[in-house]
Amino acid sequence: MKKSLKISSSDENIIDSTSASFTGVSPNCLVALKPKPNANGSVEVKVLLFYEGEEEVKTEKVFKLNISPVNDVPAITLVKNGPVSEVSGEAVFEVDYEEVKSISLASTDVLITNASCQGVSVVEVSETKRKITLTKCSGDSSNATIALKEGTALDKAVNSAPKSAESKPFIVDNTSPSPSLTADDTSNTYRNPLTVKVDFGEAVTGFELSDVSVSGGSLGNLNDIGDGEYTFDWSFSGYGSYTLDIAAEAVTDQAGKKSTAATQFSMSYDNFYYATTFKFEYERINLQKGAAAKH
Ligand SMILES: [Ca+2]
Ligand SMILES: [Ca+2]
Repeated sequence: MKKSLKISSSDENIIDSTSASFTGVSPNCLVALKPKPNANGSVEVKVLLFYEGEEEVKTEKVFKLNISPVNDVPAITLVKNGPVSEVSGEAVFEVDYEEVKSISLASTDVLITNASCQGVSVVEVSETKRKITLTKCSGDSSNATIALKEGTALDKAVNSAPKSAESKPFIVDNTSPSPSLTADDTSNTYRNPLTVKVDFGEAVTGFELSDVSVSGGSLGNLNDIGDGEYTFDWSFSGYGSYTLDIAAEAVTDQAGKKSTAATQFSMSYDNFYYATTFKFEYERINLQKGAAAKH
C-alpha cells in the first residue's frame, strides 16, 4: 500500500500544519517545517503516517520545538551629510524598523563613534520610522558614525531588537578656515598686475574682493577655483612696497565656522633689475663703439 505523511500542530499560529514539506523516498523521508513570520514559543508537532485512501493513522511521531525568530536590524540612513560642529550643522539619520510592534528608541540609545555630540534628539516619523538629529559635536572627523544599542524595539513576537550596524559616516568640523596668500613672486615683482592666490584650506562661502584690504593699488578679476581657492589680480599704481590683509571672519565654512585672519602679504613692485641690465648693455655698446673709433 502506498504511504502518505501529514503533520498536525499544537499551535497553528506558530507552525501552520499546511506549511510542512516532505522530501525523500521511502523508507527515509525529510520533513521541513517553516514557522510563521515573527512567531515564537513552544509547539508540539506530530508527524502522522497513513496508507493512502485510509483515515486511520498507522504510526505517529511527536516533536517538541522551541521557535525563537530574530528581529530585523533597523536600517539607518544618513539623510544629510553636511559637516556638523560645536556651533552649527546637523547630522540627520533615519531609522527604519521592520516587522516592529513597539519602539522604545531614546537619545541615550544612540552610540556615537569618533565624535562627542551634546545635542541628540529622537523624533517619531511614523509607526516604524524615527529620525535622529545630532548637533553641537566636538572634535574633527571625516568618519564619525552612530549605532543603536540593543533592545530599542520589540517585534510582533516580543523579541528584542539587536544592536544595529554602524551608520554611514558623517563629518565633524571644528577647524576654522585659515587663509594663506601666495603669488608667482614672493617678495619682489615686476608683474603688474600680479595674480594672487588665496587658499582657505576647505570649501567656504562669502569671499569677496572687499574682504581683502590693500595698502595701495587696486584689486580685480576675482576667480573662484573651488574648494576654498580663489585668484585675483593686484594692480600697482607705482613703484613701491605694498601689503594685502584678510581680516578674521571674512568667510564661513560648511560647518558654520568663521575664518581666521591671514598673515600679511607684502610685495615690492619695481623693475630696477631690468632697468640696470638694460643700462649695462647700452654702456657696453657705447664702449665698443669708442674703442673702434680709436683705431
Ligand atoms: Ca572647517
Ligand atoms: Ca566675506
